[in-house]
Amino acid sequence: MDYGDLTVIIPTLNEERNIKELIKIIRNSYKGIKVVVADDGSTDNTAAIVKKFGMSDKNIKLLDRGREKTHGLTASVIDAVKNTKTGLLIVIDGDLQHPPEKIAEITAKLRDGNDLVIGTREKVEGEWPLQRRLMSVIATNIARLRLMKAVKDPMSGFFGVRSELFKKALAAKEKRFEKRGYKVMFDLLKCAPMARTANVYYTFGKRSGGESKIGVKQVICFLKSVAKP
Ligand SMILES: Nc1nc2c(ncn2[C@@H]2O[C@H](COP(=O)(O)OP(=O)(O)OP(=O)(O)O)[C@@H](O)[C@H]2O)c(=O)[nH]1
Ligand SMILES: [Mg+2]
Repeated sequence: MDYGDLTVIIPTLNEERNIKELIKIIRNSYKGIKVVVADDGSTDNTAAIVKKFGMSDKNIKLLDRGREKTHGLTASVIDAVKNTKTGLLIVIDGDLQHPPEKIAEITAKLRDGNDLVIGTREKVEGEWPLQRRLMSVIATNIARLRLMKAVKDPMSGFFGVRSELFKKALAAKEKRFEKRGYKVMFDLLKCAPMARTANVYYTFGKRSGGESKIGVKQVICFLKSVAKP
């Protein structure tokens, strides 16, 4: 099967321990696929690794956001979306916690006519501390109330979408996105309430290396996004 109609967007911040393996898996599994790594000024070798891939493979690109004024996962994904030329796109974390083998199923459901396919976490590997579990349950329920929609995993960072739908949401309502935040799919759902959605279930893996960037700042960003019209 050919994946020339699909761009995979990977937001990164210091993922030198994971990005090489992730790109290799994606490139070797999906013929013709395009990969854009939206890097926010990593201080490790992430950008250099991606650039090296790009030298021998025109389908792999680095979007270097090191000098941008606004940093953030959402800002990085938005930039990459604006530059996307394929009809479909998928956003996936760069730390191997999202299984790249699910890209096939997400793509199939987009090709079936869905607008937005949500990678829905049905299990989490390893033990999340009580605090994180609680935070996740509370945030998920706040998100559902805000969206007034029974989305199973509105906080997921793994999803596929028709590029046109995302671009239209940005053209009309970019201010509704919380640029420094993490929850870009939640922001998108806010802007596109009528989107036809489907789920693809997966197990959220353990970080295979490097450090988590999640913290209080991200919680505040999410709450700001909930409060925004
Ligand atoms: N471009 C960009 N990417 C980021 C930023 N913060 C985190 N990322 C990347 O976004 C993805 C998700 O971040 P994580 O820190 O893994 O968040 P998480 O998966 O919720 O947390 P863990 O389970 O602890 O790993 C990873 O690929 C990060 O490298 C940022 O400010 N800008
Ligand atoms: Mg992670």
